[in-house]
Amino acid sequence: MERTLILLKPDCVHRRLVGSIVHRFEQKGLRLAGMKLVQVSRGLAEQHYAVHKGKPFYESLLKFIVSGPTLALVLEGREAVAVARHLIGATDGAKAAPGTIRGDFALSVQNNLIHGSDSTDNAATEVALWFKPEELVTFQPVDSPWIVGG
Ligand code: IDP
Ligand code: MG
Repeated sequence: MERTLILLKPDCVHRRLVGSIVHRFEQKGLRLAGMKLVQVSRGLAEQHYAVHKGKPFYESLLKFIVSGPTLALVLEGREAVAVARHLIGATDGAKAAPGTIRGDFALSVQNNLIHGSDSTDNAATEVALWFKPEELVTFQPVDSPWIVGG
């Protein structure tokens, strides 16, 4: 079953939106495989956002990510990477479609509440960056046959 890495960024934790956002993923049928509250170090932020190094927003983004607590999650389920990206919505909160997390809760480009892996390859790399294997829990939700279907 596919896994994806989700980060609820410091704005999400400060704004007490963690419960509302985790609720959406649970409602969709994705399963929690890992969850922890992290005070992100500059080093971890640099590794996570390495692809954006050199871009005009890079320094500001790193400062934002280390500015407060981040809730890191691993979610698992059918097409978890794409499903989570659809639920999250476009990067710019002002342009994200209503009904998406950013569309409903964010107005900023940088402070857009949430990160979701953008490919299965990146998801595997990001899950390994943020979680030790023993921090991930495998179980079969009792309603799996209803959620996964035929
Ligand atoms: P994504 O989070 O939708 O995948 P990316 O392009 O990968 O978006 O950018 C990573 C993060 O960097 C965004 O979520 C946002 O916080 C920030 N960011 C992206 N573009 C800008 C920008 O133009 N100005 C300020 N911050 C940005
Ligand atoms: Mg991205």
